[in-house]
Amino acid sequence: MLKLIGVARSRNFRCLWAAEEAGIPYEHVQTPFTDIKAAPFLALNPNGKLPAMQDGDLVLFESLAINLHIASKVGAPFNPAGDDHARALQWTLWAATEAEPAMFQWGIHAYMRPPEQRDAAQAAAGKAATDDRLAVLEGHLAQRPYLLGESFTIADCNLAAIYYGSWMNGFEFQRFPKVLAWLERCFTRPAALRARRLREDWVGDVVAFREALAAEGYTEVVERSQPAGMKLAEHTHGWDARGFVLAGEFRVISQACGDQGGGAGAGFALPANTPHYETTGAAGARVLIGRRTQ
Ligand SMILES: N[C@@H](CCC(=O)N[C@@H](CS)C(=O)NCC(=O)O)C(=O)O
Repeated sequence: MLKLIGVARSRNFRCLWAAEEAGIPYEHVQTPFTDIKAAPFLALNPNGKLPAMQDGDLVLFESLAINLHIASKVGAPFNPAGDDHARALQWTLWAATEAEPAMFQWGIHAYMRPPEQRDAAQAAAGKAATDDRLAVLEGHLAQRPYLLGESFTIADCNLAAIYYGSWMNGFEFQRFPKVLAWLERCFTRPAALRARRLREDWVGDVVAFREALAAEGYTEVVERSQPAGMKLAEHTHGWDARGFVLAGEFRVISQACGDQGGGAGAGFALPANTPHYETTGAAGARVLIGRRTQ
């Protein structure tokens, strides 16, 4: 059976997601970071980096190459043929050579390193470089819901996966609404939620929270990172909205009523008329927001 080697809190997440989308049997070998410079793992990936893959006699490194191999096991639409296959390779190489280096430069200086080791100028340069790429993507997605048209394919999996960490950690995608909507479509697919559950303790609740919001008429539901001090109104634009905290410290301040007390962790319900609420916890929060659309 195909083995995907590495903890889910690494680029192996991409491969777990691809395997879930393909619907193929696989084994998740949860090799931790502490083992990747030792001989047994180096025999699989001499770079000493996660992930690695083993499929019979075939051993691969490079997460996006592993994903192309996973896709090759199934047919269209996930693994398109002909010209669309060439387009999937184009977007995969664009993901690796254009999207990821720019986004990584932002990520490493925005949330990955400890605060005292971050360089604001590097983060700004990474954001500017990423915005250039997102402008290209915004134009492409203006006419189609997915990169190759009407269907989710390996191209979407490979490119969206690059943006997963930044989507989770507060990158400002709002200037690129088509990209943001596409990311949300990708990351809330059942297969993506199954893969996310392997690395996010709380993600199992997302499904139930989404259903609860929809049942109350809050049918347009989005997930957002909310840095400390940011008002929920910046996500909801004054719509009738309510939500749930998914993760993080969350303290709620109402301009009308003052300090309303705090809540932390998955399941803390944000009342209706959330525009008055803001986070004050230093780490910010991850929230699920439902907006009434009728
Ligand atoms: N281009 C490689 C990058 C692999 C990579 O950098 N993996 C990280 C984890 S996501 C790692 O193992 N870093 C440990 C190290 O560099 O020592 C891929 O996509 O597979």
